[in-house]
Amino acid sequence: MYEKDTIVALATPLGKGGIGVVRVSGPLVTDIANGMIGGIPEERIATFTSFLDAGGSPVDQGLALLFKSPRSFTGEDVLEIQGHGGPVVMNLIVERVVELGARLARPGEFSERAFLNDKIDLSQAEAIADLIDSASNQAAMSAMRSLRGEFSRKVYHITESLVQLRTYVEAAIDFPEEEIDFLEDPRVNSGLDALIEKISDLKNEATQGALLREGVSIVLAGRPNAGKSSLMNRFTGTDTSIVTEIAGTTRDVIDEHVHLDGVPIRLIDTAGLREGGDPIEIEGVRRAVKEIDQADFVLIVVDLGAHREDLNSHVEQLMYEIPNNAPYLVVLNKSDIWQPTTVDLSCEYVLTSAVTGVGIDVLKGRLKEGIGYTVGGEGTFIARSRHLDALQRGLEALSKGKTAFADSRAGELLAEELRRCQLALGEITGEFTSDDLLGRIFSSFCIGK
Ligand SMILES: Nc1nc2c(ncn2[C@@H]2O[C@H](COP(=O)(O)OP(=O)(O)OP(=O)(O)O)[C@@H](O)[C@H]2O)c(=O)[nH]1
Ligand SMILES: [Mg+2]
Repeated sequence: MYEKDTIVALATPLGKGGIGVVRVSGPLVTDIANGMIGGIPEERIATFTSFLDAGGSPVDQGLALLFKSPRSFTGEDVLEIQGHGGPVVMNLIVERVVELGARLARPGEFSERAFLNDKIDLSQAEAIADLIDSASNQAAMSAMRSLRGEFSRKVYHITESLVQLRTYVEAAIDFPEEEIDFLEDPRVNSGLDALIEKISDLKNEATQGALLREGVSIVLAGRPNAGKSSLMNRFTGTDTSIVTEIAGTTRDVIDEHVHLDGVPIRLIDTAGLREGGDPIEIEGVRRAVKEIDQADFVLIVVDLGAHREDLNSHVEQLMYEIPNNAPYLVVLNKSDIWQPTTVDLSCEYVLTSAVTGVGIDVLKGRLKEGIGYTVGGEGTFIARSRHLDALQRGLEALSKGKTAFADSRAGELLAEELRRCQLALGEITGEFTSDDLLGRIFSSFCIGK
C-alpha cells in the first residue's frame, strides 16, 4: 500500500526541555531497539535504559517504550525513545536511529500511516493537527471531539442512509421487471428530504467548527475620528492603535488577533475614510478600502457626537461609500456624548461608547451572531473549509437529483447524483480521497506528527 520504510522524527519541539521524545515507526523497530539499547523492551512497559552509539557507548539515558503492531498509533511497530531534551542529544539519537536503517519522516507521516492503516480516518488525522494548533480552549475541546470521531460518526450515519436509498434506486433501475414502482414510492422523496436535512444540519454544525479553526477577519471602518482605534483597543485590552482627537490619526492597517468566545478573530483597524489629505493619508485610505474588500465582516463605526442632526443620511452615505459584500454591523459610537431618542435606521446597529465601555458586550454578542457563531460553552467538533465544501457539494448533488427525478422521472439521473453525494461525503473521512489531496493534507502537518 505504501513504502514500508522505517521512519524516525523528533516528536517534541526542537529546543531545550527536561525530556525530548524521538519516535520510530516501521518494520525495523525491533532491530533498532536491539542496536540502540541492546535488547527489545517489554511491550508497553517503560524501560529505563541507556541509548548507545555505534561504538556501544551511551549518548544518553532515559525511557524506551515499545508498541507492537497493530496496537500502536501508526498501526506499525513503534518505539518511543525518551531522552533528555537538548537539541544535540536529540540529534545524536535521531542520527543513530538513521544509522540503524530508518529514514527521517516527512511532515505528517506518522499520522498518514495511522490513516493508511485504518487507525484513524482522515478527519480524525486532521483533528490531531488541529488539536496541536488550537489557539483557544474551545478550539482544543472541539478538536478533541473530532479526534474521538464525533464528526466522522455523523458522516458515516448519513452515508449509511444514503447507501440504502442508493441501493433501492439502483435496484429499481436494474430490475425493472421487479416492478418496484419506485417512481410512485414516497420513500424516495422522503428519503431524499431526510438526507438533505441531515446534511444541512451537519453543515451548520461544521460551519461552527470551521469558524473555531479558521477564524474570521473583522475590519473597523468609518470616517476619521469615529472611534475605530478606541474600539480596537477595547477589544485587545491594550494600546494597540494610537488614539488622538486629531482626525486622520490611523494611517497604516493595524491588525491584532483576539478571541471571541474562542473564535480566533483578526481585528483590523484602518484609516478613516475621507477624500483628500496628504499622500500618507491617501495611501492609508486606499489600504483601508482594500481591507474592507477582503473582510469577512465589517464594523461601520459612526461618531454619534458629530452627527446629531444628520444621523440617517450620514449612515446611508457611509453604507453607499463602503464597497463591500461582506456582512456588516453599524456601530453608533460615542453614545456617552449623545444618543438619539429613537433610531430610525434600516440596518442593524448597536450603540456603544468606546470610552465608558457601555455597549461593548452587546457589540460582541452581535458580532458573534453576525459571523454565524452560535455554539455556547458545550462546543462543537472542529472542521475545515474542505469539509464544508464537501458537504455543500453533497447537498447540491442531492437537490439536483431531486429536481431531475421530479422533472424527468429518470431514476438513472437520481442514482448518479446519489453516487456523487456519497463521493463527496467520503472525501471527509478519506474513503474516497485522491492521493493528491491526501499528500497536501498530510504535508501541511509538521514533522513528527
Ligand atoms: N466621548 C467619547 N469619545 C470617544 C469615544 N470613542 C473615541 N473617542 C474619542 O474620539 C477621538 C478619536 O478616537 P479614535 O479612536 O482615534 O478614532 P478613529 O476612528 O480611530 O480615528 P482615525 O484614526 O483618525 O480615523 C479620541 O479623542 C477618542 O478619545 C467614545 O465612545 N466617547
Ligand atoms: Mg484610528
